[in-house]
Amino acid sequence: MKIDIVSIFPEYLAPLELSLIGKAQSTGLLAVSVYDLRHWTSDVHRTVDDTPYGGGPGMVMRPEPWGLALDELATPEARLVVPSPAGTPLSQAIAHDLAAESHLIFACGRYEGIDQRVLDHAASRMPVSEISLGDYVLFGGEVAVLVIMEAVARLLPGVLGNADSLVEESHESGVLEAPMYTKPPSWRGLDVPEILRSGDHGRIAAWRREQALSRTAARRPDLLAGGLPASSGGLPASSGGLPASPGGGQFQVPGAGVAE
Ligand code: JAH
Repeated sequence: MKIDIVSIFPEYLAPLELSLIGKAQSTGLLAVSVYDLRHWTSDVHRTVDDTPYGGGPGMVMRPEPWGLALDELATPEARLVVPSPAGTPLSQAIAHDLAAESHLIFACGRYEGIDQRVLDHAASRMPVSEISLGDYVLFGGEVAVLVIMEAVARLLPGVLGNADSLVEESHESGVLEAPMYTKPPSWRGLDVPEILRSGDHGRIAAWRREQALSRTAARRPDLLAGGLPASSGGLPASSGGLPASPGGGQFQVPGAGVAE
């Protein structure tokens, strides 16, 4: 998979050299190139931003450098990914979708964002996906690209050692994962649940399914709202797990309160 990333802070992408993403690059599964947007400027100050039409605070990224960058980087296979708080929320399904592509170009915006015409023009030549990490605003798209790359790269065949660990985790099944434990069996007065040490694989699997459903009901009732896929091996949302009680979970979740 070929990845091009365009940013005015290319050093922000240095972590892509590390860990399993770095290894995927050295083994040829992934080819990542990072470009400085200012390479496609021609004025003496290498300007990438200007004031917004219509007024308002902040600056907007000028279209010309982005146009030249995409002219140079686009291939017939390319898909453009633009991190944006106005994008589609990133999900495991979208990560799978991106992992099936052969060439991704990431455009990292800064300031108040990129001139809309860059995305509109690019969309006439290639698929364009605006992707959000959640309902908050960052200084720019660089860290979002690191997150998206991590979610995508681990799905590429050959990047992870154990293919089973891919399907048995939170969000692949559509529900949160059961809690995990390792040795020692007792630590600071806290014991590993006896059933996990019983060797009874049927009862262990049933316990994990029940834990997965009760945790999901308590912490992420939104994941159960549409009913469970048959593959999660579970009961329908209405009969499985705990009710989504207000304050019942560790975190406050929108929609977890009492219905009005
Ligand atoms: C902020 C350009 N939802 C995550 C996310 C992604 C991108 C940005 N903010 C949040 C962003 C300013 C300029 C992109």
